Amino acid sequence: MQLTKDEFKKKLKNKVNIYFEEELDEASNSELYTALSGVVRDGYAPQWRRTRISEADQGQKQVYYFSIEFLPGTLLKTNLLNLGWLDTVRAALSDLGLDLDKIAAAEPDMALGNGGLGRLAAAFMDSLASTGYTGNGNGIRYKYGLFKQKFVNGYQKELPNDWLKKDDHWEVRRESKSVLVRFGGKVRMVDDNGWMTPQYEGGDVVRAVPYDTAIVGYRDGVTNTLRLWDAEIPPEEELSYPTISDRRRIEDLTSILYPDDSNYEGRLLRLKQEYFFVSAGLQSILDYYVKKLGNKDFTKLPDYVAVHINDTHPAMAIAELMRLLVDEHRVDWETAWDITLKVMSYTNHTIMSEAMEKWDTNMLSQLLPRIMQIITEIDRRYCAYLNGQVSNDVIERTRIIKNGQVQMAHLAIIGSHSINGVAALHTQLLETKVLKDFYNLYPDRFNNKTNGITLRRWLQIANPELSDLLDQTIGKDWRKNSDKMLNFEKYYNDTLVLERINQIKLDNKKKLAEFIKEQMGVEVDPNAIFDVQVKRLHEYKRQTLKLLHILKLYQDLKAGIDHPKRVVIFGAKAAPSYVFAKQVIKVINETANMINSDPDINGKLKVIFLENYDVSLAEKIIPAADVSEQISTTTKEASGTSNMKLMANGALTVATMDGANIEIADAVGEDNIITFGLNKDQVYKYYAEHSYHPREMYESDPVMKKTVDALTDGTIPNCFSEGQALANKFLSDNEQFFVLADFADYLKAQEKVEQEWKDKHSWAQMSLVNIAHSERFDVDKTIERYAQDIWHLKKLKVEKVDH
Ligand code: H2P
Repeated sequence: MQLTKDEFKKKLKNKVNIYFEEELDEASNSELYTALSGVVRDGYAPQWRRTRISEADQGQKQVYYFSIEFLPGTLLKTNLLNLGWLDTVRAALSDLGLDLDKIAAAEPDMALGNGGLGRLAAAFMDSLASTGYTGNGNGIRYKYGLFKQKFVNGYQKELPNDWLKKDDHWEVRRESKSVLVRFGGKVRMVDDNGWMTPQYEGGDVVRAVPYDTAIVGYRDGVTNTLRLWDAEIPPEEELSYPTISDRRRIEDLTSILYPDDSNYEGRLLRLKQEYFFVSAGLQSILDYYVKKLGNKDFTKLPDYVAVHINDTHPAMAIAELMRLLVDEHRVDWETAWDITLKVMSYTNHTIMSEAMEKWDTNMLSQLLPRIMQIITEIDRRYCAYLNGQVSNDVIERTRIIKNGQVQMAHLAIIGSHSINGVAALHTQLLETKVLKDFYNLYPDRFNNKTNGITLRRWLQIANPELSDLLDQTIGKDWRKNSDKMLNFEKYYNDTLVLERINQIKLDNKKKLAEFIKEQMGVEVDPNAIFDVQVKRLHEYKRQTLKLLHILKLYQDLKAGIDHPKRVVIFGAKAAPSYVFAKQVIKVINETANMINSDPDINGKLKVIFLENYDVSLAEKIIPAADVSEQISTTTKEASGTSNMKLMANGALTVATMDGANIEIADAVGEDNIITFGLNKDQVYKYYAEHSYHPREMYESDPVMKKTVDALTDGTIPNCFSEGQALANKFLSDNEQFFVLADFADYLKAQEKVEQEWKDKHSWAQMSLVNIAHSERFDVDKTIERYAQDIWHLKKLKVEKVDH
């Protein structure tokens, strides 16, 4: 039964009356949001329950996606869309003189992640439910999500993101499913009836309490669970923590996402967080297996459970599952190891060494003494097994414990049956360079799974006008079956459709222009090229290259050389301890001030750095982009996903041949993307031969020299030391990201953008091709591949329930 407008109005009115003792016309948007989310919760509650019952009845294999980050953004519209209620609710609210968008804006953004990795985890949740698989998320309920970014005098300031202040309307506290997690103290192995059993002494025992959020599948009746763990003092231990600061020591465990790990305290907290959610998650999985499914034979565990390790952060799951099986359930080591290997799989998301975690053995021994013993035993057996089969060098390079550190990537690889990269080039680099030794040892474990995006969110929710155009041209099936989007190419020569594409883009740009005016007080012309770079701030992503292009345009305009009007839009957060990235922000902000207020420029160029980039902001920017900047140093961006979102919204990509850009180029063809820059062999040659000498390039290229000099010659006010830091870096032989090597070619690529922009008809044709081919990056396709190749899942049969 579908919801009618009248039924919905009745339900909403009822909720407003009950919750707030008010009538609809008295309620604020925030109150309306609370009431509306109540209606939605009632809507999916029966199918959430039904899914859980079906899972237990059918004993279907389930995947548990372990991730230290989940970045779902807001959920109201997604839930409405997936329930099939979005249009009805929008129309009913409008009958009542209310605006869904304004009400939805009251929802805090659930920003429990840094960037692509956390967003991908959230996309996978939506997709698992939407493709009919039973998949659950397992993570941390950070009290404060990723920091809220503010700019003060052009500098990034980090404020706590208090997203739970007004309560999260979607989560359900499941106290009955709490488990205990132990830290510190000492462990002694004692013989208990012939089984060596740990005896613990001292340390802290923390209560892990799960908060479950429903993940509603797209119109298929499946509703899965995202389980996030909170740390509390166990009620029976309250006397051991008498002071506020004692309590805080425990509760702070789940306070913030990615504490500053530039110091020992930060690293220790991070390590604690990792073990905390891994242990809690695995305990609850085994409890379910034993109690709910009534299983005692753990050799069958891999038929029911797949655990996915998202980057190295949850890699301790391998040692923890061994601990639970061997110590708690008395499974012998070899059998437990066989089970663990079959259950675990691992995704690597980056080749940047900073993200391949390593933990000091001392730290691990103190915090998790039993886990350290188990890791030591895994390492010992690994070395013993390979001894004589491969050279000692290979063993030394690949073992888990080296130089007083535990290599988490090695643990993840040795203990998983599947290891995947996130785009074809990235996987190839893992196999041939970064993890080459492991690839030689376990070629069958390696596979590629190119990332994907939630087209439901990035088209249906963020760009309803474009979605309507697709409906009107190719029919509505694309909403469920993205293959159909390819039919959009049939309209390549249809002038009316091409004009509609341009008009929709212009409408989206007008909306963004209003938002920019509201937020920053800066006017931008919606007819200008909207040139967008949105992603974490990192040297390898090269916001710096964009900055140099901006400076070059500025100098041209000052010298009377004309360019089409352009608005460059950035969204990016820098990690709090990443000094250089913060200097880049300062220089961009000062450059923006200078250009935006220069009467000579007269609005021909505007630079907009929007504060606090998150999923909600992305939903505003991406549909309004003409140009998508994907300009990482080739080999460094594992995949990228903003490239896919921008393409789906019809932006033209300017790209290095890196990560998934290569696959985008392959999908749209060379006429519908602009590529530039070093190729991977040139990049590796520089590294191998130490032959990168950017100062020579700078001395011999007057345009480059003049542009780089703008950073240091006082052109840009208020950022002398930061400008100097950037210039010094660019000119150093040790600059790893080859900004100047790609500079000239990048300028050419941007000239091409200007050329293309002149012809609105062919620009719309390129847009159309990009939109049509974004089907290739539909996350549902990615999830089908994970489900088939790695997790071996079957689709759940759930009866649809009436709402
Ligand atoms: C990372 C990689 C991206 C990749 C994403 C998801 C770590 O995200 O760098 O290339 O697309 O994981 O696999 P990000 O840089 O956005 O934090």
